Amino acid sequence: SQHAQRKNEHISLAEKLYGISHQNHPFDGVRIIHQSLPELSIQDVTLTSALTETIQLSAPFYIEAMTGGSELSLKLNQQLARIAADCDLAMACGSQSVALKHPDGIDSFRVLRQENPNGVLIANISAAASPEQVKTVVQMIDANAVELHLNVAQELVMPEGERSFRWLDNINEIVQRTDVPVIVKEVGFGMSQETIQQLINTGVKNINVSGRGGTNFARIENRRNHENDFDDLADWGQTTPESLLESQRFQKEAHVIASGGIVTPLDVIKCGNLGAQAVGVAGYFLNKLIREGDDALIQTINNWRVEIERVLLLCGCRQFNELTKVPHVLSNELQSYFEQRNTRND
Ligand code: FMN
Repeated sequence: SQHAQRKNEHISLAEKLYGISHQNHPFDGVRIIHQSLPELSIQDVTLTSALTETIQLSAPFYIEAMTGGSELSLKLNQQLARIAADCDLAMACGSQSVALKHPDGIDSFRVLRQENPNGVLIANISAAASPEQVKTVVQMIDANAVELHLNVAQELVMPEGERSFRWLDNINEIVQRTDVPVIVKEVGFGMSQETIQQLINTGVKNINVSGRGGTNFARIENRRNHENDFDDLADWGQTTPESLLESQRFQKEAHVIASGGIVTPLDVIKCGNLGAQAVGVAGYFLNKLIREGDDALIQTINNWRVEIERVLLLCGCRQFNELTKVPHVLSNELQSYFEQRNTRND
């Protein structure tokens, strides 16, 4: 189908454009202050984190939403699901709307549960989906939680994309009628404090700010079709550190999750330092898998676990959610952003 074709193009373009899509790494603007006396040993440190109030993870990072719906994504999802099971990582799937329209796409999602019967799986669908559709996609993979994606910027760059976006009432309805935790997420353009406030007012408890700095759907969609040139939107949106600063006033009211441009274990640590409870990784893991294979991705994930545990120790933290107490210094640019946006909790 045309839909499956688009999904395949997303995968190949995400792979092709990866790493050249951003000039500087937004996390360089956050420096954690080193302390020489953590007064802890490694046995004191645990990697556990909380994806939502009720879902515990054995690591603070997980595989973020990417694929499903095509032959290629069936194969990728199978590989990713095996890796998630092997490494005990949570995993979100790509948008399941394709499987609602074309039932032959269902297998590419069901494979996630087949390969990983006991893991944490997160369903994914547009915030425009009906509560019934949300129920269907949760059941499709026996999901532990569901992500509703906000992808206005992406839709507008697509010639065949949506042009009407009145989602808040629908999100409220979904939150009330869904019996697994609902996470509302961006797709790489970040979130502002105004958006986060709107979501909280709507009853949303879990927010994934998914910022700019990694996979860039303005660029990906641009490459798919040349009749409209939106290349100047490549820098649109807030980076992940900016989005986390935007979220700081709300971190007691909502469970904040980060994603977007995470490429090192230290990035995961910095997300925790800025208040994220868990961290999703999409493009970097996808590229590792496509370019270097399953074993390389498994090795990477295992290395990340080891490094994150040791850096938690280095930071004097027994667990991920203690990272917010660790002092940091922001780059002039990020500090200026912070002040201009007046995101202080006062
Ligand atoms: N996010 C969604 O919520 N639903 C999707 O269907 C979806 N498809 C994606 C497909 C690909 C190939 C990639 C690379 C990302 C996709 N995303 C989707 C966005 C990611 O979940 C994530 O928000 C974004 O890529 C930023 O993270 P990254 O920089 O680690 O890639």
